Amino acid sequence: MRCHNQRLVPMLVTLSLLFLVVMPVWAADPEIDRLLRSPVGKDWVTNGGNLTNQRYSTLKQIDTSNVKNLKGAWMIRLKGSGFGGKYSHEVTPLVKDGVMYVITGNDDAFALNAKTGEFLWEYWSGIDQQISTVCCGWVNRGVTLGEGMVFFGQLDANVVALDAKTGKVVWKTPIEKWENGYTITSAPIYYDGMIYIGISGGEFGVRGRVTALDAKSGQILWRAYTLPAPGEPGSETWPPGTDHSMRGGATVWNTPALDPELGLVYFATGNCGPDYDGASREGDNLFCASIMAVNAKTGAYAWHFQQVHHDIWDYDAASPVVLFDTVINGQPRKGIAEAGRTGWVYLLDRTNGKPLLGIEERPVPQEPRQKTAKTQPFPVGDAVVPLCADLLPGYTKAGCIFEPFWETPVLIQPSGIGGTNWSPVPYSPDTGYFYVPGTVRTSAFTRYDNKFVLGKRYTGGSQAAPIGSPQSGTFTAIDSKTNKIVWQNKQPYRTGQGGGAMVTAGGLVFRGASDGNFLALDARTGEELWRFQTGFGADAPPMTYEVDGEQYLAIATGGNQSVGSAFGDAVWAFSLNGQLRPLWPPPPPPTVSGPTGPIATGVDAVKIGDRNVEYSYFPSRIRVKVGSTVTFTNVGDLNHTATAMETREWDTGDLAKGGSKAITFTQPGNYYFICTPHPWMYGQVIVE
Ligand SMILES: [Cu+2]
Repeated sequence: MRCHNQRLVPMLVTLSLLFLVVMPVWAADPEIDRLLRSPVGKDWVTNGGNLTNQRYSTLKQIDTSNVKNLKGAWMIRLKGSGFGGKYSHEVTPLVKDGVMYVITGNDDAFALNAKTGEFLWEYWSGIDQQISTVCCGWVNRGVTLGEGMVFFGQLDANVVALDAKTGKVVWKTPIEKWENGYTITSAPIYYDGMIYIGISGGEFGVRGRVTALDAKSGQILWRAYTLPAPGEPGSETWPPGTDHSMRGGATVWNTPALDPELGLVYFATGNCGPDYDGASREGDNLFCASIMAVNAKTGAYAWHFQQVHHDIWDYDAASPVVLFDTVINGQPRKGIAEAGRTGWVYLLDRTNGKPLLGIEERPVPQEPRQKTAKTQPFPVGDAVVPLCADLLPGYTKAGCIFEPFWETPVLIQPSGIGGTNWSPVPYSPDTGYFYVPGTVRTSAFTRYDNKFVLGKRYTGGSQAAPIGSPQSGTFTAIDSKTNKIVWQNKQPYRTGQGGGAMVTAGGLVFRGASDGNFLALDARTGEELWRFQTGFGADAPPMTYEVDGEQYLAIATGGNQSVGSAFGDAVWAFSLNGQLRPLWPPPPPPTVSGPTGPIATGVDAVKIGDRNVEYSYFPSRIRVKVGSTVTFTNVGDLNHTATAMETREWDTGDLAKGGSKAITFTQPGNYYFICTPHPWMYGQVIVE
């Protein structure tokens, strides 16, 4: 039992006329547990605000009438940690008793005075800079608090507990090995003496899970696997006699939610492995792209709902689940919501996983070689992004959501990073609205053969955005009663990659934007009431807190490598008494896919990851004579390739740091290339 000199909470049960003490229940941290179960006020002690992940604060000193007076209270730089092209800055800062806790994409953690930004302690992770199994940018989405400790996961698949007062390591538990394809990017939750944390790595043929650890000791208590072992419920949705249960993906990219009354932990799962190749995995492939509930004490399966059957589009459920209570047809209902990469919000009853408003199974187009599912779930209501792609020059086919593909590229929307990606989705009990960020982007999907090798990418295809195709975003209020759009703001940049929003009792939605602006919107109408230029890509979710009677807002601004926003290492705090003015705007992220920058003539050497911009070619566009040999050299930290876009007719193969490969171009032409593991990296060779 977890009992550590905390107060005793006796549980009384009535039996006839007698009151009997049945069992003493000790809480390891009754104060944190109470905050986690309550509406968020002065302190914000876990990633999603409290156990619901609603990101709703009851603070209302800042409201629709005075938000225009907000200014910077302080801004600090995190000493260069997580600054650079390979990182994304997506942490939600936490605050308890006037101390702020933040972490960077290098898993370095800091405690700050929440009133002044002054450093209180620093933890430098020292993680291996050669970790080669990071899918989508070096990122840590946050920490959680409990029992006087700060808990988080690292990219090297360790879970770490620090002393909240000193930053000293209390324990460190490896829950997997990064060499086997496993990393941790999401924030854990703490409740009642336990830590719950997901694991990433869906592009590396891994076995998804949520791991529960004892907060005091770091000992692993249970693992809830998202891929059923042979014979377990759900295993019938995979071909028999294979080892898909060990490498089929379904990783957990997001922070779980927990309902103490129902005793259930909730989370959502990512794509199947291999991502784009369904040929070898006939069946629905449970529990990929699903919302799941497990027993909080044991990890035992409770229910699931699959958003996408037999996923071949990388339609992860990557955004955190949100718990909310509602009334439908006069009946109080316990709801759970998740905004998918499909562009829909899935609304379920969290007691049993059944749709709250209706989700219809409809027939979809078929591709027998991909073993496509006959039907897919279509929620009632509106999607937040377009669900069909336009045909573009150079392509023969464009389709809508669930359009299948084989080896010839097919244009599809939403793309696999479209809809809502990792960004959290806030919910306001005042309006009953979800505030949903969305990415509008087309991908050209192709499939190819891919052998499983431990610790190597295992995607069986690709989904690069066509050269010259537009990318943009949406920010939408969805009514939880109807799942329909109340208002929608179009965005010039992709939205929903990793940033996010929060909502307050002051009637305000706050959100960061990739062009560096931090915005306040009217929660009922979406009208913009305030904006402030932070100087760096504002791609992290904001939060709010109170110290000495004053309400503050905070947001980490340091860009997002996959959106291409300006990187940095800053944390900003704002208040009505703030004195700091905006910074100059940084370069905005691209709005069109493809290589950018000038064409270098007569250059026959391309460096990958140069100038601290990990996910880039330099120069990205070159012009050479027929018969020229171009040498590609990787000077970045991670493995990269230069691969002929879509055709793969030439390819450097995997280049480790320092690796080089020469390619000779014997025919005139315009050769676009991408990095296979990072298909948002573009380059161009013009051969004349
Ligand atoms: Cu790359």
